[in-house]
Amino acid sequence: MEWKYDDIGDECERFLGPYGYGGVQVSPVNEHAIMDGRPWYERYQPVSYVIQTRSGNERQFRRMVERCNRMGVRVYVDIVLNHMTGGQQGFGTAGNRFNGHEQQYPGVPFTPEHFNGPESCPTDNLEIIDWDDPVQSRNCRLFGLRDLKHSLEYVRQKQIAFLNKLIDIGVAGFRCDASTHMWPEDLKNIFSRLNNFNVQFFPPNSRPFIYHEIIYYGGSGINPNEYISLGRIIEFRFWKEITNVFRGNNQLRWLRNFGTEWGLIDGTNAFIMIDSHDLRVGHNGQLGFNINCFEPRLLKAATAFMLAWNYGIPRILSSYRWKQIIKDGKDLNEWVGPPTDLFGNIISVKINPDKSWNDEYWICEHRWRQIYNMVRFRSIVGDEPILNWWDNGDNQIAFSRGHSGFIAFNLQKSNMNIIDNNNTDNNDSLELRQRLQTGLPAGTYCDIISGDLNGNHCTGKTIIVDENGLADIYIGHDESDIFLATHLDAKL
Ligand code: LAG
Ligand code: CA
Repeated sequence: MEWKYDDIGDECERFLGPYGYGGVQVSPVNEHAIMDGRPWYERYQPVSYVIQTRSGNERQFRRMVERCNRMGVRVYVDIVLNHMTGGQQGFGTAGNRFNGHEQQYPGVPFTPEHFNGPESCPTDNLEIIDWDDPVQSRNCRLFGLRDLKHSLEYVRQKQIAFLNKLIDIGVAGFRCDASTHMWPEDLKNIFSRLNNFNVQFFPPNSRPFIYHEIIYYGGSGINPNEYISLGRIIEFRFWKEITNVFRGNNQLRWLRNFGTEWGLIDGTNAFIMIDSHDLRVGHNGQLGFNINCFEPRLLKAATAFMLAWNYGIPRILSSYRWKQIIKDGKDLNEWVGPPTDLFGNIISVKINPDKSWNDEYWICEHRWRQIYNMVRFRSIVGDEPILNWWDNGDNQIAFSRGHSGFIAFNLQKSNMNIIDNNNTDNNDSLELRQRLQTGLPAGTYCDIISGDLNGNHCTGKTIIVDENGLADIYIGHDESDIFLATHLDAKL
């Protein structure tokens, strides 16, 4: 989130590639409104399709894409097609003027006839009021943002040209913002007219990977199924259910059949996360319920489950620091943008020789050991099935991924700062001490959560697996992490 392209290029070479990350999603790349105080969400108010933001210009973007592709790290761009800015006027990040009130965007150009108005949006103030009504939801304004009319060939052509430019530069796909608010047939038209990939970086006839933001928590709203033929769906029920479990509101043992049996879409259509640029500040979720970097133990545990379970394509948020001020359940600083110098330039990520970084500015969740080691776990276990499920009937679980990886959790409510007023289970201070089937070949393995495997030296706990795949698993009630994990490549 909000990194500069030069820094992302560096990170692809020095970390994301070597540590096995498959891709990186970048914040919206096209010109957007410059807003007072420079909130992060100004990037969701497009002014034109010129590639220029505080993350860098087109030349820097191109260079980043080339560097990341060379490392096998694909680039995914967050695209905002639904709308332009709110009703204000001003300048964009590439110097183009705009007037939202008059719906004038000369940098494209878009003029009033390119927007939905009273002829297509039935509400008096042109705002979405009934979010479950498909017509309002698609043709009216989302938070006052000027809503583009995608049925027009002119609008489609402008957006197709932008997306094809990104494809020709070498990006691998898109996160499609606010898909709920665009008609599936319009999106289908736009995406069907995109170029095949740049053969400099991809096999012939490759097509972009697209994942849609459809905020659906069940009920009568716009159903994600309408968009399944258009790419992956960001499954919002995933983070919600997992968070609910890790907050102690639902026992871990129920996760045994987590997925479609819980009402989620099929994993092969799903794109998943625990935290996001929105959720971290309480947008589209509920502050205090969703898990962000201010609760690192919880974030690591929930993320580890996401990465260990065979469901969907996972994404991790890598965010910046901001001063959270919670008042009446809201974060007064929810708007705060990325760290900047006195001139408003985004501050670079600086990596020190000991691999620490300027964490007064950048959180770098992707560099947390528990997270990057679970990313490797996921690539090693591949499509292997969940096997050897074990639970203690409560909040201790373990399972293997085929014969390639093993993970165990011991969620102690007291450890997670969960206040349990009606403490009926006396599980609270329990350690996990069990002889369990790991599914792994015999040998000594490094727990990649309490430590790293450096060459043949394990800095964490070791797990000794016998000829039958059994091992003594121990997770105390006061350890820094509530889980342990290992896999074939962590064998000593
Ligand atoms: C998304 N989901 O559909 C993004 O994930 C979300 O981050 C985007 O909203 C939204 N689409 C529109 O692209 C973000 C902020 C909003 C912000 C909006 C436009 O979450 O809070 O709205 O970007 O910058 C802001 C103000 C509103 C105001 C609006 C128009 O917060 O109060 O009405 O701007 O001026
Ligand atoms: Ca719309």
